[in-house]
Amino acid sequence: MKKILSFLALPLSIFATQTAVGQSVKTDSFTVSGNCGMCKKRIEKAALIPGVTSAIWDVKAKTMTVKYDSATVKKDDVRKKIAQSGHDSGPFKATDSVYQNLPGCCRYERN
Ligand SMILES: [Cu+2]
Repeated sequence: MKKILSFLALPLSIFATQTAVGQSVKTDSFTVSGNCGMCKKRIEKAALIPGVTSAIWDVKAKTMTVKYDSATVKKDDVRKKIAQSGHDSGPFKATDSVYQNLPGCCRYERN
């Protein structure tokens, strides 16, 4: 009897874990300033903080799409990280010194 119970409990616990994760996974898109393929690498690397499972920046559209676990990380945390890497994202701005340290081709126009 004991064996049968543990046999039943295992698949159930796996199912419960998957459901919990599935509910907190969010996808969001937002604008990130940048120019080129080097920017893309830098921006996507900066966005991949713990809790972020996917980060793809579209060079032409200047749009970042992230998938993340909303239980561990917030969208604004990701945007702040990207800004720290030198790329403005809406209200989150890179500091002037970080921006000035970007390679010439990466210094996008700021408004
Ligand atoms: Cu660049």
